[in-house]
Amino acid sequence: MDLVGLPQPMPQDPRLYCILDLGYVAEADAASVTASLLDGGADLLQLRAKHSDLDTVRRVALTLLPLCRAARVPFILNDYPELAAEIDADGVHLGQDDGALAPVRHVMGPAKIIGRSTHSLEQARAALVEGFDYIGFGPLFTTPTKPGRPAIGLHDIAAMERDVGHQIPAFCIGGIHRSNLNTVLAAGARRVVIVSDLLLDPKVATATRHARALLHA
Ligand code: TZP
Ligand code: MG
Repeated sequence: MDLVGLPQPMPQDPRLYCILDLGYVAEADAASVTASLLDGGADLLQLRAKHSDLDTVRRVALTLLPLCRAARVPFILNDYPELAAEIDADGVHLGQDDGALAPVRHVMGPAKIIGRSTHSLEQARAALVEGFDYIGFGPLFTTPTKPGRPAIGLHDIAAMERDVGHQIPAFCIGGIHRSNLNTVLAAGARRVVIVSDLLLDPKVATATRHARALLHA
């Protein structure tokens, strides 16, 4: 049976969430870099395009979606729930300022993956109670990928994993590199988002494979 093209649910034990961020990757390279992230073992793939117009976001999303489907990896769109529903993306990612879950669930339908950025233990607990399917938790460190957002450090990771991460996937994010990944894991993290460390590496697939190996060690 040919499963290519089928919507993808949240994987069983996702460890590495990768983001194709158009702040780092030119539109012309979006497909090849995404293919490298998938080849390297990304468990989820998000398109993040904070400075692009909607037509560009749609065009790039429609290019990446079939690559993710072929790799059986959920394709998540940052922002734009209506567009995510229109193109049958597997999910959408919402920040703290992107409103409540319920109306987005209504737009997307019950089977889709909806995630929330959280910046504190309190926000992480609230996202679980509200019914989000996963959270991002950070930024652990300051990062040029999200300028102006203060670091939350490592001290609440263990409590967040205990209270939230045992019930929905919780991805630590923000300034995580292969070089500090073991420190983040030692603080209690099990799942991470890594953006610039992978996208800025000249060998994206190799870098992604390395990050994945560290997460599974
Ligand atoms: N949300 C919190 S930190 C962050 C986002 C989108 C950026 C993470 O990127 P990087 O390059 O891995 O620090
Ligand atoms: Mg947003």
